[in-house]
Amino acid sequence: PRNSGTGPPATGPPLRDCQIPSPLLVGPVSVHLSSPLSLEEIKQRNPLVLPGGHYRPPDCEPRHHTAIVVPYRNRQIHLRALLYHLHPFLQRQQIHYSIYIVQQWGNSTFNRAKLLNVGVREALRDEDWSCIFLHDVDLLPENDHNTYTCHKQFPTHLSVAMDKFRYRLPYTQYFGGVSAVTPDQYMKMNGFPNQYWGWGGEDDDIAARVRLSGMKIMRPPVAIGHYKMIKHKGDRGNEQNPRRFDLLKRTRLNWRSDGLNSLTYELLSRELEPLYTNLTVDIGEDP
Ligand code: BGN
Repeated sequence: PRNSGTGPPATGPPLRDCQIPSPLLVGPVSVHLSSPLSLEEIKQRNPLVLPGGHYRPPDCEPRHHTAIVVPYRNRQIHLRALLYHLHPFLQRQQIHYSIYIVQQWGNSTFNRAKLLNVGVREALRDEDWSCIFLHDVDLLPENDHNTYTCHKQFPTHLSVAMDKFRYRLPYTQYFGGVSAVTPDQYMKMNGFPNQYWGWGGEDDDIAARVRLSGMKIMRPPVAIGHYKMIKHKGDRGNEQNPRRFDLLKRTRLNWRSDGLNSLTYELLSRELEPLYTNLTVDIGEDP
């Protein structure tokens, strides 16, 4: 059957291309954060999602192929809220997609950007994704006109209006939360830094890489780039990184040598869960 594989369909007449914009879009949606459903209940509400969190629109040929990469450790409640909202959101956009949860193994300090590098590399082993989303687990999009697709030329920053920042950018170069790159853009900027252990600065480093590699940041209008952040206290294992200021001063010297081309890790498992692909990875620890 057409929607069970990841490659080209073997039989059946060709489908017409999905319409742009998708006729299924509803615009602003209200996002409820409290007590998300169980994973089984979410699966039941999303019967067309295949193992690994994979989906392809059943009755039109998708124009977009997007991998959603989510760095993760120990945030079950957030993960359930994200899956609950994101699956229907992406299906309304008629995108071919998969969701990858990249879980840092062990108790050493969290490293968001390195987990993103791992996610990009592992996602591209599965499929020729045309677009890769870098998605925080605690951010829920509030308007499905904010399409999870890439700009051909330049990286995109999607979470331009978060409730936490009173629905506007905290500062012009902000690139945190939810952003997107094509594989080509990712290579061009040598991926993301591997050296930011703990909270802060890695997103600013990524934004600097965009500029240093001759690109710029694209953004949706503030009116549709609305996100709700699930409130939480500071994470144990993700304390503010005191070295972030020094690291950021050296991005210009380091970006060509630290990144995709210096990435090392050990993939401990890769499981096709009903709603996501679970990558558990040993990325080492803060030296
Ligand atoms: C910035 C952080 C970002 C974070 C935003 C929003 C730094 C680097 C020192 C200048 N940057 O200040 O990582 O996403 O706040 O919370 O700490």
